[in-house]
Amino acid sequence: MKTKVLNNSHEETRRPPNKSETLGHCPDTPPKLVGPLHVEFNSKQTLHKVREEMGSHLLEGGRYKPPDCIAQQKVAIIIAFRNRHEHLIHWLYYLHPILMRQQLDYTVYVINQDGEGVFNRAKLMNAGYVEAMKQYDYDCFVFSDIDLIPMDDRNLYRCFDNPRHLAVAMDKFNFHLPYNTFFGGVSSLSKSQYLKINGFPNTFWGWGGEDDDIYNRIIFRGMSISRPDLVMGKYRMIKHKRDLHNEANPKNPGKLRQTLQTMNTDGINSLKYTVKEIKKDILYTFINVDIEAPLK
Ligand code: UD2
Ligand code: MN
Repeated sequence: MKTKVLNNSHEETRRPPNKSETLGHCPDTPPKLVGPLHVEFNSKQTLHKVREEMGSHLLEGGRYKPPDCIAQQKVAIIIAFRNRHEHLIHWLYYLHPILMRQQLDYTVYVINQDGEGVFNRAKLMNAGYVEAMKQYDYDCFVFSDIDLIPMDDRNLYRCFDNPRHLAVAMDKFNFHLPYNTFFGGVSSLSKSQYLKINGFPNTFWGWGGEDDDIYNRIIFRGMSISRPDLVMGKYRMIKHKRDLHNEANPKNPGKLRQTLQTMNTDGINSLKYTVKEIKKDILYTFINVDIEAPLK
């Protein structure tokens, strides 16, 4: 800080300091966390009610900045989506308050797959990464299913020294990891971790395998997986059936033997899609993308 010679004839020397000069950095451990949370999906929420309840804390596009400190990380939350509106309402209802208590500078991106083609979760996540980076200088990306709600707000939606797997203890797997190398559900990668693995694969059409390919990429680039413990890492998944146009793809498991080769040419460096629409709701940014999906 420089010392200024006081001169009453210059108004600007007496202006109050602006916000960014006075705000300190947010602490490592957010002070308002409450720990275990009650999560259930019986209540009849509507998007309208959720907007009324939390809209006033948010900026257009589902964006938030802590009012009283400078967030440690700028986080884009990326959700691969199609035709799960009821799940989206639950997700927004539960996650916004948690993410606010975690004092993140964050935006929620719902990346909608346009059309009726075969679903592709990982390719949608890649498109979400690129679109988010066009809007703000994010340093961390949290990739989430729409149907997963954390049951403990100490499970921080930010990035760590290694790529992080957050959804370690889901109710549907009896609150345990289904297998050691599991990387599905919710994960976070810093910008540099994501770029180091060339992003996610674009070629896993339909259900299954893309999360294991991402796991392989991380290990092949010499990183390891960071995880919360089984208490903080509890999740509820909203019960659902397999969606139309997202059948298990029998070709996907075999592709996992090729990750070491394919990861160099299949990823963020080969991504092709077109944006059809961007809509900013107060609760989220909705981006409709055509990812050139095959019909079968
Ligand atoms: C598991 C993994 C998931 C992914 C998937 C295999 C869990 C909880 N999650 O999810 O991360 O690896 O297997 O591909 O184990 N979606 C839509 N509309 C659709 C289809 C999918 O929005 O029509 C999105 C949505 O965000 C959903 C996600 O894709 O949560 C994963 O699909 P899922 O929930 O049908 O698959 P699931 O629960 O077996
Ligand atoms: Mn699911």
